[in-house]
Amino acid sequence: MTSNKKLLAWVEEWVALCQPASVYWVDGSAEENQRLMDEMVASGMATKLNEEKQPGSYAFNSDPSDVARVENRTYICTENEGDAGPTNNWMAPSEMKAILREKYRGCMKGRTMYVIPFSMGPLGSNIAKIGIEITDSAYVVVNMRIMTRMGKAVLDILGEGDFIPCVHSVGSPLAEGQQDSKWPCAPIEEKYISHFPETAEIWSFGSGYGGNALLGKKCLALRIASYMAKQEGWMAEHMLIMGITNPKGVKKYIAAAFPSACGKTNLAMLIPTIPGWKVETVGDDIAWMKFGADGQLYAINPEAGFFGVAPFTSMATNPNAMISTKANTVFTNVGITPDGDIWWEGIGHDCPEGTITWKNKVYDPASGEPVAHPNARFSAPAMQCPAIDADWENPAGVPISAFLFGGRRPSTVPLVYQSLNWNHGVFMGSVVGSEVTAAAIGLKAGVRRDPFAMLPFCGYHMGDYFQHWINIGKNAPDATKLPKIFNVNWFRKSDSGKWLWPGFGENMRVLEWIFNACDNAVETIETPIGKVPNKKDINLAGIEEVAADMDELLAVEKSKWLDECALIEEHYANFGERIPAELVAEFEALKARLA
Ligand code: GTP
Ligand code: SPV
Ligand code: MN
Repeated sequence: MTSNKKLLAWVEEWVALCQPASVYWVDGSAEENQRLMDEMVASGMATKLNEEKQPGSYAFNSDPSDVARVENRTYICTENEGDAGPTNNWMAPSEMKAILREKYRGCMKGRTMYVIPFSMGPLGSNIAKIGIEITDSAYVVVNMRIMTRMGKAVLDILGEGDFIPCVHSVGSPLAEGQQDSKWPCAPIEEKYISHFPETAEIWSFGSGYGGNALLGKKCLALRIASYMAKQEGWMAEHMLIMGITNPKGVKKYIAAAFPSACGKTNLAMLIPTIPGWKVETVGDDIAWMKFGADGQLYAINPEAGFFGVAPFTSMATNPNAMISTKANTVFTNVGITPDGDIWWEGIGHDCPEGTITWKNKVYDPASGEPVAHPNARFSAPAMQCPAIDADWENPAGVPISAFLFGGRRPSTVPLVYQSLNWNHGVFMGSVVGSEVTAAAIGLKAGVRRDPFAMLPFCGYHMGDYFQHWINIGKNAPDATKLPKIFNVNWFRKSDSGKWLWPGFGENMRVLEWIFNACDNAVETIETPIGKVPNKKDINLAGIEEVAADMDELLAVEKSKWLDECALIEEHYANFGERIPAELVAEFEALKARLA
């Protein structure tokens, strides 16, 4: 399939080490996909869903130990420990490679090694990056087919060119005649999700789930790409990209960084509840951005699919996601009803009797155990989204007018506020906090700092990453064209623990204010933390009952923000000397405004 010497030699080297029973070059065809699905159904790993309800769709249940990203087993391996920074696990590249070579030795015995050529970004685009993933998981192959552009066409474009080598094994070799488990993986302490940003390599071992195994996504498009972006002066961010058109037909694109399971997919696919507005989806998780010749920042979505949180996705909360998953979709860790349909908590109707849970048990309401795992996911082709933007595959990207930051904050943080300027906006991004979610294993409950929603995804020192954001503003070809920066919080709660803001489609009311604020077409009220709306400018037509909560939703309480400053102090202390002077100045200015 290829005559690329580096590629052939690299595959040969890994075949010798991993000792698979066979090697298979993935071509990306529909026939191949069907064959792999059929094989996985036959082996018991996959369930074919009801062809009428979910055509071409399959469900998988993972091992109970392998249900999400594993941050404590994720490593950034730079020559100098200091360059990985305080927010990453570190090991020297040579040490990590020595450990992993022993783990990889014979790790694919009894299995097929699949070679997956893939492109992050539209095929042949000069922004796109080509990776080759070798894996012993057919589940990874069928998911990579949805989430990336993959197969023979990528090899044709690669030619004799360079690629990012990505090694993956579930770390569970099969002895002669041994019966395979339904979801092979290695125990948690043997998992390693390792990155070598300085040589642009990824070595992942022991997990078959999501970001641990689909190496184009978090490993390449965020951790490796963020390092490249720093070197080359562009941006790789954990951001959705959406187009918003107002009733006059004016369109703007915005990008938003929220931590994992904090609402990117939902916002990207929002259906406006106020008349005349339109939202279109470019991406729901990752944005790569560069300045164009016109001085504007342009974004592409490097992915080709959505790997979205299933629970609480419904026709009421996110119809476009539900429709996107109506065919050709892979579901992981959801419930399967007796008639071969899917079910999860919050899907919008009661769980049918006899539904099989993600743990392969018959659903028992008395057990108190959920049907779907809280981090159950769907993998759906982006082009199936009814609101996919006409320019979602434009290699030149879409022009970005605003950045949004946000997280799950039950108190303190208002519904929306705007930064005073670029550096202040960077400060806002650097102190993003959120209650933790089920998207990663083993995190302590409560609010944690997740700067720019990149805490688990930054491939280098977080202080240097902050500086990169400052420099983007400083070196912008035209400062007047920089995106405006906002913070949003859909998750503020009342004292009795109820959401104060209805969220989902109603978030359009906040986007309307942001859209107008981008044109300086709306009044803003300066507070110590930034500019908040005049509450009369948030359109509540049709949800008048929310009016009673607006003061609380927009409140900036001094005592809460003084507490917040103490937490920011602790957070910033982690970065020592590498915190940019500009951010220290912003923090001092905030404290002065609060005093
Ligand atoms: P990753 O794929 O992990 O990066 O997550 P994401 O940021 O795309 O999160 P997603 O949109 O999948 O949302 C995660 C959870 O938050 C889902 O259960 C949603 O139902 C819930 N959620 C999303 N938007 C809102 C909102 O506006 N209000 C409330 N209350 N919940 C929301
Ligand atoms: C996230 O955790 O932010 C995800 C899911 O988007 S995963 O691909 O598993 O990282
Ligand atoms: Mn994500």
